[in-house]
Amino acid sequence: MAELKIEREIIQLNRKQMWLLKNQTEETKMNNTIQTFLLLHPYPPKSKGLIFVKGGHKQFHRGHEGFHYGLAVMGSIIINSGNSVDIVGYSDLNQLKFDKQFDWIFISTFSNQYSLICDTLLFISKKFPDSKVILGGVHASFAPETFKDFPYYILVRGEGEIFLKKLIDGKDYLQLPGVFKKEDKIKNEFAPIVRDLDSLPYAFRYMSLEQCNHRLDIVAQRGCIYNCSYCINMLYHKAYKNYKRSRTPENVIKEIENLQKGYDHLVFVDDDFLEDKEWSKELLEKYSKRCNLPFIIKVRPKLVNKEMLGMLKEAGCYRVQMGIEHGDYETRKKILYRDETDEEIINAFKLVKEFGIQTFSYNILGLPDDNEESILKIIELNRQVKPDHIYYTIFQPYPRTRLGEYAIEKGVEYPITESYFRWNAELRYFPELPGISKERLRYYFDNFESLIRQPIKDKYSKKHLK
Ligand code: B12
Ligand code: SF4
Repeated sequence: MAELKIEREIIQLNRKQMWLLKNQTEETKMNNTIQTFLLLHPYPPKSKGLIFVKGGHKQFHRGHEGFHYGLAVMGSIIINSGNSVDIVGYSDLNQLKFDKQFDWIFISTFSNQYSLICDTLLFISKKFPDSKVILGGVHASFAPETFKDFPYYILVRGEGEIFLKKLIDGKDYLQLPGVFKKEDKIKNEFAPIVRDLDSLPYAFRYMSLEQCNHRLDIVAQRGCIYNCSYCINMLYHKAYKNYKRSRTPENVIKEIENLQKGYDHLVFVDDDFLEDKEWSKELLEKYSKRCNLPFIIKVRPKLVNKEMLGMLKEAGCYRVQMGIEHGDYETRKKILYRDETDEEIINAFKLVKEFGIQTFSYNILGLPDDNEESILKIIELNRQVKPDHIYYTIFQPYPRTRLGEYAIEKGVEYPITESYFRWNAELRYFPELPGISKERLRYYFDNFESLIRQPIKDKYSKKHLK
């Protein structure tokens, strides 16, 4: 009974928020007052993990919020329009303590944060009953139906900047492209993407140097031309034509030049830094002359070559992060839609090392068809390339991706859970796969790095195959 009462109360509050949303246009026009925005990005709680760093395991904390570039650009748009904004990353609702109310609350969504986002919506209904709430980001864009228990909220599918500008201008929000609202059966087309990325303001640096560990995150390009079956880019390609876009190298360098003081390293979080060779060359030439932060890039192994590595080294690149993802070529090609051969991967890691740059491998364990043998192949390929850093996660299928659908076809259950991000944490979900039990998968996950690093004579000892 008590629960039912609370639910009714929440529904009333949600209705109030919708009423406010519907009347926002007229209200703003009439009052012409400053609007206050709260942009939220939930992230999973911090957890202790282990990473192998040159010759030994090192304790570290995972789950730092990361700088949210998308919200930060929207933050700049809000500030430039004369309105006010707070951007907050949180993993616990108790962190959302404010002594003021907001006109607008935007929540950015990743799939792994689904449960925290649902809790947030209930929390906001009570704490910020007068705010108008909008959900956006990757999960809201591609799996809006998962918010069916919150029919009063609106979602925005696609990029946020053009939608936001129109909202600030006082346009009728329900008519805007991007809007998805179950209760009113509104399913507008995806919000348009910004074609000229240089036309956007630089991201609002809302985190202190300490909060971001003196790490400067830069998004120089958006999207990726490839179509790996587990990645969000394949969905963006379906939603938009020519989704991949780049800022001009000059625009990127100017941003870094003005910001670099106080940071100790930089990460180009772009999906594939070397994909457009001419663009990368121009950027690296300018970076060498005008920027001084050591930096990290991510790239497909097949795009690595001597010419680019020479330029990267010269510009200050100290780590190249590359996806191995799986140890079996046929699985990479047919299941992951990645066509690099073992040889190409091995050569890429070798070449990067020859230039005195650290290597880093990305790996996925627990694909629907995985078994002991296939997992040992991932370990074997990593043993051959000896990455300086190893990153590995249990596969989690994202809604609508090809591999997500394949997992459903195979009848393998992988719930969306915030525990996804918790390395070695009890809450991490291990699926029961047809080819390998939960316990064995957990064993390989827990021992992944040491199996890669152990001396060759112990390889595949009975202990590991038990
Ligand atoms: C940089 C990055 C990170 C950084 C920073 C994350 C952050 N806070 O943004 C770090 C390293 C911390 C990170 C961590 C993880 N990441 Co990550 N990351 C990325 C990456 C490469 C780029 C993100 C980016 O800056 N894009 C450019 C900006 C402009 O776009 P945007 O952030 O999406 O925001 C725009 C729109 O989405 C929209 N929008 C966003 N929020 C809102 C809200 C409202 C209300 C509106 C209207 C619009 C809107 O408008 C923005 C401006 O256009 C993406 C890949 C990608 N192509 O996006 C993966 C990606 C987002 N990451 C992903 C994953 C899986 C993770 C991890 C779970 C990985 C792991 N296993 O450890 C963790 C989870 C972290 C967490 N907080 O929960 C997945 C998410 C898939 C999904 N369905 O959720 C992606 C899509 C990559 C993939 N595999 O497909 N990541
Ligand atoms: S190369 Fe990387 S970013 Fe590009 S589609 Fe594949 S996994 Fe996604």
